[in-house]
Amino acid sequence: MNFQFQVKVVKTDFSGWADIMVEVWDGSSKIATGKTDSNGDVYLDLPPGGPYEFRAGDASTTALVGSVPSAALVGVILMPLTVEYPVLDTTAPVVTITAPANGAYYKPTAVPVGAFTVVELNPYTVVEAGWSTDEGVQTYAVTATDSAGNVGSASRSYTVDNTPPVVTITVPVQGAEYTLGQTVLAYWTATDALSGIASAEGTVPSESLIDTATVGTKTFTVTATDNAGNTVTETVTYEVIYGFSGLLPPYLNRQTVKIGSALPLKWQYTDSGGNVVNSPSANPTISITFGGSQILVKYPGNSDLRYNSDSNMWNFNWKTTGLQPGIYWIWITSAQTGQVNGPFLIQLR
Ligand SMILES: [Ca+2]
Ligand SMILES: [Ca+2]
Repeated sequence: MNFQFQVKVVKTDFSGWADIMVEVWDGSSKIATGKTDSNGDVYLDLPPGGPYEFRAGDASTTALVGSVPSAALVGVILMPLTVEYPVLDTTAPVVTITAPANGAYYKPTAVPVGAFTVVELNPYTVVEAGWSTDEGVQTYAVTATDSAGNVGSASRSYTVDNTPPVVTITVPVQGAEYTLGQTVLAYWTATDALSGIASAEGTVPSESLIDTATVGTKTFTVTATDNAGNTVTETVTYEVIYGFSGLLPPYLNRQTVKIGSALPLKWQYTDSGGNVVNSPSANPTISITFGGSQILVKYPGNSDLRYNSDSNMWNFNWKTTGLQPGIYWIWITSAQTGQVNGPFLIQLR
């Protein structure tokens, strides 16, 4: 009468149960073969006899895992076996890179350390390559090789950018003088070769009107940031000055004046359209040269130099008493804007 033999396979590796065969040997004869069920059990009907040896393994190779003497073979026998043998592994490790981010832009100091996960049941080794903080496109690759030689890999490319954008301000021109109220359109560009422009902001957008509404020194700034976070700010300054349409009558260019007479020098400041504007803040000084030497300087506040707020006119009454005959050059300088208007020529005789 046969007896039932249950082999309980306790696996110590990652193999699938269905692949484990249990063989029963009586000396040099294999008398039974069974395969594990989904619980890892093998049930065998064996004839009386023995002692038996139990071998376990996959279909191609088995190893001795236990034996029972003849005396034990009575009734239902439960025999736990520990099965340990190499199993064919055809599954490659699954590598997932978690940093750096694919397609990201980084400053060199911001490149995250390479990070990854590997899903693999077998022991495995890992090789990392390509991680770099050098400028340019970098490709970080991770390769995992399991103990059966299966290779899994992943890679990510990112861009290292340590170069700020290039901002070019074409208008306003550095140091340029524009006339009060003049229509001037800004023109500027911001470019970035490595990671591209993330934001660019000017005092006004390119092709928009710059500020010429008041006289004085103006600052025009453009700040640009690239996609890696590099920032640059470029600044130009320009001057907004008064329009000036010359000395007004009774002055005539190169007119001849008799020494000893007084000559009124009158002028108004204007905008770019020639419209007279308020200019009490212009703070002009008047200087007159003769033969290259300065002979006269009059500052605002001097009683000879007055501003009429009704006509918006400046007036200097030049007294020529005691001067030598010849050609005199007249210059008018605004302390407010720095602009110098002149020379206006007078001949004394
Ligand atoms: Ca594997
Ligand atoms: Ca850049």
